[in-house]
Amino acid sequence: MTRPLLLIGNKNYSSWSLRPWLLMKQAGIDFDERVIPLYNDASRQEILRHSPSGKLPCLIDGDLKVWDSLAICETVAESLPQLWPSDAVARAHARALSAEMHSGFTALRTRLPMNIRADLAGKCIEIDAERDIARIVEAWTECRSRYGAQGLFLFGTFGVADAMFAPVCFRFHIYGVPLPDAAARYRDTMLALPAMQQWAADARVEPWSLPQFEVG
Ligand SMILES: N[C@@H](CCC(=O)N[C@@H](CS)C(=O)NCC(=O)O)C(=O)O
Repeated sequence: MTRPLLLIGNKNYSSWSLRPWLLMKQAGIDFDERVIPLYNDASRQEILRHSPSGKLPCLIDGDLKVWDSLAICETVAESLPQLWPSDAVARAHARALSAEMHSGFTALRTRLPMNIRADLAGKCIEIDAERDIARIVEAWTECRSRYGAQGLFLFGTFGVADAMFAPVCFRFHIYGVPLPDAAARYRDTMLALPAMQQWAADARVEPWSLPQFEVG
């Protein structure tokens, strides 16, 4: 039996890749990973050999192939349903929030790209990104107030919604975004996960540097 293979982009920059990687680590899945360095001469052809969209991450498991972060998380959760809340109302909430993260927050993505090696605390944050940050703080605060009694994560125990927001936790740290207490505690809980620390340690020793993500 071959193990599932998760193809990912550079750990320093690839926020989309972090999401399913973290979910699979947290779920205790035994998988192989392979980094395909993004945005160099060979990478597009190499990614297209596996992922029809030309994007990473991409999960390959026997005949199964999934080339989108949220779709990978959904696929993983099919055999591990505890990665979504068991209560139907909470589950709908977690799905809506995960989808909002997947399709929204364009200003945050553009203005505050993930760059784990950087320390950009004090950088001026543009108003459109501030709006995204305010919405995330509101969403996290609501989750912590509704589900905080059930555990430390957005819906109690770690799940897909947490994996979807993991890159935001790195971004808030890198850019020194001030947060109210409940949101700061949640960010710190996420950053302290051994898998998050492993991802960051791997990112720091990667040899590639991509100027387009090096905002100053
Ligand atoms: N919606 C996709 C987005 C994936 C994505 O944009 N991946 C970037 C890396 S973070 C990529 O593969 N870029 C390579 C390219 O555009 O050539 C997902 O959720 O997986």
